[in-house]
Amino acid sequence: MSRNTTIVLVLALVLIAQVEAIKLWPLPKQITNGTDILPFSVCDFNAALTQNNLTSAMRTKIQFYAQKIFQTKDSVQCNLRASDFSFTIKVNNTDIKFGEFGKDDESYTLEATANKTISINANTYFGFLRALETLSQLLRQNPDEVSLPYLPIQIQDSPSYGYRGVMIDSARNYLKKSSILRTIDAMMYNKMNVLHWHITDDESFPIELESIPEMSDFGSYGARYRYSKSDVQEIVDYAAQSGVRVIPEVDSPGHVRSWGRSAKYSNITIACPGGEHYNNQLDPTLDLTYEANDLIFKDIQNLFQDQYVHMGGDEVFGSCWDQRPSIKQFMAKNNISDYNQLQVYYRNRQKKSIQANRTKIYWANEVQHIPPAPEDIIQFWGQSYTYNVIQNLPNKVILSPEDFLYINSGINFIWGNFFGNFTTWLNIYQVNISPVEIERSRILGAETTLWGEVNTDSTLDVYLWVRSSALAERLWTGNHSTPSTSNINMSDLARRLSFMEDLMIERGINAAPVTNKFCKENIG
Ligand code: CP6
Repeated sequence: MSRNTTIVLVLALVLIAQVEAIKLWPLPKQITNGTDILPFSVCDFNAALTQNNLTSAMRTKIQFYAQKIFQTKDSVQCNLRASDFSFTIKVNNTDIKFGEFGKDDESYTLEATANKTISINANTYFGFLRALETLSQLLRQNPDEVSLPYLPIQIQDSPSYGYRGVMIDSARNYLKKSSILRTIDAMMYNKMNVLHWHITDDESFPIELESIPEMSDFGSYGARYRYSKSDVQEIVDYAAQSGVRVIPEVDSPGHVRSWGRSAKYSNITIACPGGEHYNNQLDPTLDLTYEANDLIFKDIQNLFQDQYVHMGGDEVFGSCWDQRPSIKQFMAKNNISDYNQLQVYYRNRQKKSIQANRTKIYWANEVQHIPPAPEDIIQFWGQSYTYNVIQNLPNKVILSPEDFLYINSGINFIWGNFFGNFTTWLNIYQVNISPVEIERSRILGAETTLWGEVNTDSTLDVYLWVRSSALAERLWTGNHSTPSTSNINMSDLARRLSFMEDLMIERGINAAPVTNKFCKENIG
């Protein structure tokens, strides 16, 4: 090879390396950038700490990212070596306070120049967090050495949907506190903002409640499998500082076998026919049922200050209530015509256990028969082709269509069967988040649901990620149409999602692979 040819080849390679498109996940709304690169050290990153007047939560998160990006806990060395970067952070309101779904301002701008300036501007703490994540991803574009690339760069960004959720289930299998905290980290990396915690179910009641200790004393899998008050507080506080709100769910009147394990409350649950399924239902005619609700939600609402509370309400069967003749007598006496009306009766009486300033969320497939109040939020969990059942309702909607967003689907072994087809990250990326049946203004967002029948601490990360990342980008960018493989840039998508996979792995999330290494190295 001649010397000239070598020079041309090297130049071409440098050019190719420089023009490679930026890898960010989820993709920001607007990016303009150049091609300059500056070396960037942990001390340059720490300029953010020395040059700004920050709250302790903001400092904690900057230090958290410093550790994740630079893989070092050593910030002391930076006292000796000042940075010549100007790193400005301006946040109008640094309070950590969640409002109504969709009303929190998570917008931010991030600018960096080749003159060694970085600036982050946000209206809220949440916008600051989103900016920090974007910056951390930029700094990771070349994993071998940390640099600040694509200068000058200007990013303007905000989410399209206010509800970008993940559901975990701690009842079928207990999930350790550390697993839940790790999930919150991963959600922050993906700019997701709602952790829906399906705490209890038929199989166990793993949360300690001072007002009604019988529930976890008898309903949990054992003393090691319970969340204490301080565990819950730690999870909720850590989540808030990570821009994630925690919505608790104590499911009823179905899925309540674990409520009836103590002698005192043994009569409030009824075993459903086909007992091998272990599903039980509350007896809605007993005062003790409502006493239990009162005590449970008194503590739940103390532990979880969020204005939203998930009431469950899925899979309620008349055949279950049929087991008890006293229920039929009660219905006759109170003019309750059928079991749908009995469920309405239960909901109306149960609502008295919920503070007036809270908004209730219900699983809603049975809405045709059990209409929720207009102010209730419904979480749709049926097949996506049955959206017509929630058409023309006033309620706001969270989408979790079973055929797309049940990420346990195809893996889940319940009742002697595997359910559904395995949902891939591409299936999830193709979910229709704006179905014609539901006006855009009613759609708050969507949620991947990880039912726990076949999920433990060992599989949690693999099942959640990278597939929830696919939903995170759709909800962030707000691309309304269902992308088909012909109108999405598959190589860019796979390349950026692989980047996100690597990033999560490096940060301690045991994410599942997008594809094989050979393919990753040969795309884009
Ligand atoms: N548990 C509870 C579940 C499911 C639901 N509720 C479920 C139903 C069907 C499939 C997967 C999960 N395991 N409490 C329905 C919302 Cl395919």
